[in-house]
Amino acid sequence: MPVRDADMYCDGCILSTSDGFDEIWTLSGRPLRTAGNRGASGIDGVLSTSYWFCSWQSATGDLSFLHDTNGLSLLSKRVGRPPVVVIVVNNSGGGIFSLLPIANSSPDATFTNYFTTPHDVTLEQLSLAHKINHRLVLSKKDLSEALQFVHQQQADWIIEVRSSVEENAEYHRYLQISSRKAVRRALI
Ligand SMILES: Cc1ncc(C[n+]2csc(CCOP(=O)(O)OP(=O)(O)O)c2C)c(N)n1
Ligand SMILES: [Mg+2]
Repeated sequence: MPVRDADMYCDGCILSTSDGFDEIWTLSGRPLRTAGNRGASGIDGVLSTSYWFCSWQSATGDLSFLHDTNGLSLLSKRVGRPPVVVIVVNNSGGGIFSLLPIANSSPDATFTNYFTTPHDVTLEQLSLAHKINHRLVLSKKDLSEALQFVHQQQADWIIEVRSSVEENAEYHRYLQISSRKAVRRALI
């Protein structure tokens, strides 16, 4: 979902470049070089394939991250490459399915077991198992401080952003209602 949110809600316009990257021109007028990435056939390999693009930082969901846990073992093998910062938005499952119509038409337990597929993997322990630094953040302010900190470190970092499937679905509903209202106001 992080890449879809950037695509849909970032506060600027997106221009494609010839080398496969996108430039997001933010309202402040600063271009951000970005790339959206998928694995071999979906969420598989997202982490490993992101290293190719990543000269600064990447963002991914927790299930996509966990699906490619072996990708963590590749990090230390990247001799002579710049350090990688991976932001994992951890809502303990696949939050994207809560935005689909199926979320309203299947029993809660069925939806949770077969779509959200929650997990209780501790990302901190997983990172430490691969000797990768880990930092948990709980707010936007924490995230901003954490990014400033890790980019001074010259080391690989996993930044885990704690999130929730329900709060995320609620916030998307709010964004959609607000967008509809703004469009209606603009058209009248
Ligand atoms: C190999 C593969 N298996 C299953 C899927 C179906 N799928 C699409 S999104 C998704 C969940 C993604 O969850 P997460 O990475 O945590 O992101 P979130 O939706 O929570 O932001 C799954 C299982 C897929 N795309 N590819
Ligand atoms: Mg998730």
